[in-house]
Amino acid sequence: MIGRSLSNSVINLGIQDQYAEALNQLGFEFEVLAEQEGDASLGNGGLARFSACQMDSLATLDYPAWGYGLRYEYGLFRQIIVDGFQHEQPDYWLNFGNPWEIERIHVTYEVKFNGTVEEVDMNGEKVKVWIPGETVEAVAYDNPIPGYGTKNTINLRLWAAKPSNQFDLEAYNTGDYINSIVNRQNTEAISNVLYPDDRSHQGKEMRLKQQYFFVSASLQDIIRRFKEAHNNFDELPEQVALHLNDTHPSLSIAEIMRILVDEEHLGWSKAWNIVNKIFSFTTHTVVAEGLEKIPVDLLGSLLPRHLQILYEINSNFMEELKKKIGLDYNRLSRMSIIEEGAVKSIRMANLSIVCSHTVNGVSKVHSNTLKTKTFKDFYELWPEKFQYTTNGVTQRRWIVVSNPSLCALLSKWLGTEAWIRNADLLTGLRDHVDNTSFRHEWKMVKRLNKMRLAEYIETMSGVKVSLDAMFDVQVKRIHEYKRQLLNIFGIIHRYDCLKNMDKNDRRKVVPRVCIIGGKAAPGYEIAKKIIKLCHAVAEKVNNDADIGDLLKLVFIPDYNVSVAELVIPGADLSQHISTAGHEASGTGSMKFLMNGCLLLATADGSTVEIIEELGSDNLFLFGAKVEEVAELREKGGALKVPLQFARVLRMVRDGYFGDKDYFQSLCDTVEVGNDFYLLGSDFGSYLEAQAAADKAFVEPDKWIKMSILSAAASGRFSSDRTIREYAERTWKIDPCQCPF
Ligand code: 8GP
Repeated sequence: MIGRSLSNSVINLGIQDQYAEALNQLGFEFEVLAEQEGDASLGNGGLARFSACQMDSLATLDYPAWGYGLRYEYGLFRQIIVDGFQHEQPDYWLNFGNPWEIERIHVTYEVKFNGTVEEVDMNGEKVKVWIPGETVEAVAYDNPIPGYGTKNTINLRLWAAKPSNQFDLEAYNTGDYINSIVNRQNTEAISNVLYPDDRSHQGKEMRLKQQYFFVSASLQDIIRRFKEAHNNFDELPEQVALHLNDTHPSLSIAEIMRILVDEEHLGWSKAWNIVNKIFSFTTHTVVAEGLEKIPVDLLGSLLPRHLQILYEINSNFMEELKKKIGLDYNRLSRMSIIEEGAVKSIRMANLSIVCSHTVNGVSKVHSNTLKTKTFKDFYELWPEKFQYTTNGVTQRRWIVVSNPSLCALLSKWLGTEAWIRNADLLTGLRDHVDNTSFRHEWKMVKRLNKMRLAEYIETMSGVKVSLDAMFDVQVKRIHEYKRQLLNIFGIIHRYDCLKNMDKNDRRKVVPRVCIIGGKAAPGYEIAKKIIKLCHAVAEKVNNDADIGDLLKLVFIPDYNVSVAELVIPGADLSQHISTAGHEASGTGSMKFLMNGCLLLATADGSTVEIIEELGSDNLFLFGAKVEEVAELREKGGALKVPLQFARVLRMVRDGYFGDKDYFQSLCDTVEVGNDFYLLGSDFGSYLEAQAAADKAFVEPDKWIKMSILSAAASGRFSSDRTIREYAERTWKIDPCQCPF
């Protein structure tokens, strides 16, 4: 999820001024031109954007890395809002071409599907031969990712599917010419469209085809390059480290075994020893139900040889496991790569753990959950495999590109631009926090960014907002666990209080602009209802003359990287309020932190580490802790929820915001006894945290200090740190400086 590339590229190449000057001579303004670029949205949410940050850091830190992916013709859908409802429109982002990509017409590979497997005798040795039923061609499109302050540029190689040159002669000869051409064209569909659900793609044939297409082309490419310089596969682990970013590429384990055993004839155990040394795995999901499973029938018909290989890997693993743990059949069946049951499936996470030398979590809390719950059995077997590497974001994109005024201010007061490559230097801001002119300049920068955001809000929604109000933002994918509904209920409560106050009391209230943005997966009914409720509440609140500037609610449509670049620098407060134990890490909070925005958060994911850096006095923390959540859920119906929560729920149920019937099922999800994400039991402390934020905001000096300290604490959350940790601990690679 790269977003735009122009500004980032000229900044990383260090040619920003010359480029702007050259454009000027041609009669264009850089800023105006940069706005014309569309976003590359080739992923869904946190994981996809994190990958883009990782690429920027890999390039900047001179690591010799490649990224692989699919060149979807339709990226993540565009969200438009009609009468408060989300509608999805196709994102045909390649309409005017993509100026950054280089089509490599000579870098193509055949990717095979379906067919049968035969056993043949080759010089006395039994060899499996896969006779595919369909062949598709993968064509490489290279997208250069320049590092900052280095000549190093790395490559993001994206694959597009094209019909293969292999003709089905039979079909042509029998005269079914037109149908043969149509079938050939259908193969291009593989790289057509990104699946827009960021959690579940279970059992979708096209999704599996996409995964294998991506994996097969990438591995052929990697092995070809390896073979150009080496002729002994024993050297593969020395030369190649393959990182599985979640389970989506984990078919590569079976594919590389197939290549080494069937095509390179290394023999199973030799191939297995090699494969075990090259894979590492990071999981980005928390709950076991979120883990990918592929039905055996589907996999067997699409990739018959791979299914055999997966069975063999599993059978060897089960034998080895029995030797270690005995005949504990429950545990054996939990750890098996094959899940028995109504739909027999391959557990992709189990496969990735068994075959990787390292299993990573993305924050300390996440890692603990993996060790004690999700992958407990595996942790007890291989404790040494489990690590965590806290996520990070790149300060190049999230400060230098998106917040030029803050960038200039930081360099001025830190006396150097070195923080752009070494974010640890941001701690130096602490030395100036008591300096009034620094604080004044800081305030001015925030005001400027709020102005920019206010203009955008007015253009997008027609709502005029006051710059003196606190800009309170929650932008991320819409999910029940991320609890946008808690935020909306908080806003309803605030509105209700305002309505019941007399004029004098109203004068003391801190004005708020509540900003919510994010996409719901097209089939996720409850998430779509949350969006609709947000609009219904906004309609009521924003048009209430009684309330005026004291409270505004705005939904920003089509949240993407470019919108984030505008919204984040302009936020005073941002919300990261997932039910504890559900957000693996969260990277949005890190971007807000870097931009001097205060956090209102639960102790979930990376927030716990943010607190370690920032101190709990400098953010607004609330809600149940991870270790309390299970107990609260057990109490279920016996839980006491605050009266305010019940009142807000009643208002929605009674149709105070219209569409009474439509919102009933949404309300059911948070009713006592049914409230899995614990909105009711966290509501009281949420309101307290909001009240604490209001209190701090009326003391501008205190607020600005907290804002400065937030940015000063953000250095640890640079993806440069993340990548360095991966390089040193997981991949064991050194930087490799560009010699030119
Ligand atoms: C996200 C996590 O939800 C988020 O907490 C984390 O910061 C981010 O990954 C990067 O690590 N996970 C996903 O986007 C995700 O699980 N996507 C599903 C398709 C696996």
